Amino acid sequence: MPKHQITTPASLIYIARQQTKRWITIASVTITAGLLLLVLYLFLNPESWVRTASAQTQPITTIHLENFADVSSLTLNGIAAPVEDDDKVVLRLVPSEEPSGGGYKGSAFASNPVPLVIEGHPTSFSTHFQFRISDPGGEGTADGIVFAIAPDPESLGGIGLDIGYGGISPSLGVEFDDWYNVFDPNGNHVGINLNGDMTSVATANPSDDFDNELPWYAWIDFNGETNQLNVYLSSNAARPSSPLLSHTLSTTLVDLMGSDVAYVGFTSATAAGWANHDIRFWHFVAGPKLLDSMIWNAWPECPFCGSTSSVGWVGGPINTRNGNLSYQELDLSIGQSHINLLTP
Ligand SMILES: [Ca+2]
Ligand SMILES: [Ca+2]
Repeated sequence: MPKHQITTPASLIYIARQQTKRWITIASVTITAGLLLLVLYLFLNPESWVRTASAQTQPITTIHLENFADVSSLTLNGIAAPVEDDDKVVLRLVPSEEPSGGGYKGSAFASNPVPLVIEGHPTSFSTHFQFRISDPGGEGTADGIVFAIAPDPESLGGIGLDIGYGGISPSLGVEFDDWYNVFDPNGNHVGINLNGDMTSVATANPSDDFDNELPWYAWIDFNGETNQLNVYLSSNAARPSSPLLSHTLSTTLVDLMGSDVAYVGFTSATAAGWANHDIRFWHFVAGPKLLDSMIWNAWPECPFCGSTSSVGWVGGPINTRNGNLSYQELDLSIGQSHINLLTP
C-alpha cells in the first residue's frame, strides 16, 4: 500500500477538521450573500417591509391633526404658521397684528391630494375642526376663516374681505365670516362660496359671535352622491343633530374643480381690522360613500382596542366594497396622524 494511502486516526481527524472548516466557510459565504441579497431587496422594495396591513388599505383619505406641532403634511402659504398658544400648538392662519402692506393673508392645505372619484364613486367627505378667533385689533375682528377645496395646495386669495379665499378659482369654500362687507348679510355668518366669489350662494347665522374668544367646533359633510353640503357648528364638542347650513351643489366636485383630485385646507386674511385666526385641530376623512362611520363623534367604540393599547381609536368601521370591515388606528406613541387601516 503506498504511503500516501495510509490513514491513521490523527490524519482522519485532520481531514475531518479541514472538511468542517470548508463547510463553515461555504455556509458563511452563503449566509452573507443571502443577507446582502435580502438587504438589497428590501432597499429596492420598501413597501415589502411596511406592515402587511398596508396591502389592505382602503382608498380612504384621512387627516388627523390633534395639534399643529408637526406641519410636515401641510403646505403653508402666506403668513400661516404653527404657533404655540395657551395649551397647544395651533395653526395660526393670520396673526393679530397691524399688517404691513394693507393686510395679512395665509392658507394651509394638506399636501396630499384627495381623489374626487374613489372606486368609481364620486367622493364623499366628512371633516371636523376647531377654530378660535381671538385678540382683535385695529377697526375690529376681521376677516374670518374659510374651509377651502381647490386644485392647487398653494392656493391663496386676496387680503381683507377676500378672507384669503376670494379669487381662488375653481374652488369650493365654507366661510366663517366675522366682518361685514356690502355683499354680506351681516358681520357674523357662515356661507358657502364658489370659485373664489365672496358673494355666498347660501348663508346662515350662528348662535354667538365668532370672536367670543372661545373655541368653535365645526363639522362639514359632503355627500358625493347627492352633492349636498351640510355645515354644523357648535360652541361645544357635541355634534348638533341638524346642520346650521345645508346646500346642494349644482355640479359634482369633479366638474366644479375640473380635475379628479383636489386639495383641502383653510384660508384667512386681515386688513384694517385683525385678530388671531387659529385652527386648533383638524380631522378629515373621504371615501366612496358618506357613511355614519366617517363622521366624527358618530363613530362607534373600537371593538378590539385594549384600554392599555398605544393604539388610539379614531374611526371605523368602514364598510369596504367586498363587505369586510376595516378599522382605522392612530399610533399614540408617535403622537398623531399615523393611520393604518386594519381588517381584524
Ligand atoms: Ca366679510
Ligand atoms: Ca361673507
